[in-house]
Amino acid sequence: MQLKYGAQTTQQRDDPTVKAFRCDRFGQFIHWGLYALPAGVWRGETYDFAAEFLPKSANIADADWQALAADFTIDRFDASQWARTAKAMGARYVTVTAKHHDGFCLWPSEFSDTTVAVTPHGRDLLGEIVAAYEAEGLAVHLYYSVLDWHHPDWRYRIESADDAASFARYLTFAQNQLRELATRYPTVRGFWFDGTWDESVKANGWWTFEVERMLKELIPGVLVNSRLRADEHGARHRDSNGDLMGDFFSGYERRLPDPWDRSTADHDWEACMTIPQNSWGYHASAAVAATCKQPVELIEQLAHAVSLSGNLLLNFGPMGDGALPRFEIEIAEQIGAWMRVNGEAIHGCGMASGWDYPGWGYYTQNAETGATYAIVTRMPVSGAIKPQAPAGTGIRSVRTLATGEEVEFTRLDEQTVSIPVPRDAPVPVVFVFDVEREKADVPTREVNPDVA
Ligand code: JFZ
Repeated sequence: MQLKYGAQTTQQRDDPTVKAFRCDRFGQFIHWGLYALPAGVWRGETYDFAAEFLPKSANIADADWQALAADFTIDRFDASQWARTAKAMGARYVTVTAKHHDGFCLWPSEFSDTTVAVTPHGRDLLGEIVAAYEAEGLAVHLYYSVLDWHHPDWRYRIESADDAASFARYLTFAQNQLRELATRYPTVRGFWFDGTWDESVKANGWWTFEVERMLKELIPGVLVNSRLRADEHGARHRDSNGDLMGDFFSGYERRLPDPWDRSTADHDWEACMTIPQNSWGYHASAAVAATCKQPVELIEQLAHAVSLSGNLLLNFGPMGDGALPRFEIEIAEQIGAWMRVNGEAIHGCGMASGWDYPGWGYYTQNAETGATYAIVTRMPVSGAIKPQAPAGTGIRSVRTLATGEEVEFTRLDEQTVSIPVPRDAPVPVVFVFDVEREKADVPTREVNPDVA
């Protein structure tokens, strides 16, 4: 069907900006704002739900919440230390909350009364963050919540002419802020929209279309996530024809696609992940801390995403004083130690075509060099993995990235080998295969519709 506000292009982008984003594969998400100060605790009560939702969980009046700005003294804030931590972890870009649902802005927006300008220091924290990450060579994306608990004109749904007038003013306000962001920070590579699920936004798909158009006019090539978008029928992420809106699919949140779902490689996508079960802002509760994932589990998720040609955006929630919590620094260091050895199986890699999901881990492949990697996250009880190369090809040699040395293996048939997995290597162990095409003609396999 003909759509006025559907996907702006049905072609997958292949320009230098999107290619760089695709090669980066690993990004750092930063949720930082007033919610980092109470960190899930209000008037002596701990609310274990996500720290950034505290105004709702504890039913806090907006004026009480915005008064936190006076305590946002950021005594230990050092943007360049955040950036160095992200870089050493192996992240290649950062997505930072310019404005979250509470409306507080990390930049001195001329359109809002709740921004860094009303804190004791008055500094443009967003500008400092953008500069610090770019100085380390990381690209920057800005997170912007359309949902706004502070702005008087925000509406969840439109039930009257008054609502319609208010919400029209709200959309003008948000568009002004977005123009302001794109003008103040023209070096950013992307915008990451959130808070777009309410009826009011879905009823104004034209606005999401216009915002995408405007940002791309202000910053040629800028990336916009699918979560911004709705079409004129209220379809989100994908338009009513099924075409992806925006440049990459951003609907995987705290979950990943099935590891055998090869349809994911049809478009660019990025999953976002919390370290605890569910809090994006820093949370002081021990119960929340107890749910934190181990570095190896986060590495596994990264491998999983890359094996399906996706990116992983791993969230960090700095504390109210601006310091990264100790546990996040440690996790970043441990992921970084693995990435320094094995990062070549992540950066620049994507789905390994012709290699079926093996169960014991993930295959990734560098399309440019053709190198194929096996990232072993679940050691088989036999102590060996049995990789099967695509039909018509065979594994010629195997090395581990950890030592660079060739590994002895047994050939089971033309396509299949058995490789013992060293038990003392840092996990997950990564093998790199030298694959030889043995026959020119690859027989096409009969497709089982239950599997394909
Ligand atoms: C949203 C925010 O509410 C949250 O605070 C955080 O910023 C996160 C990145 O985004 O939360 C969501 C958004 C989408 C879904 C679930 C939670 N979803 O699509 O299932």
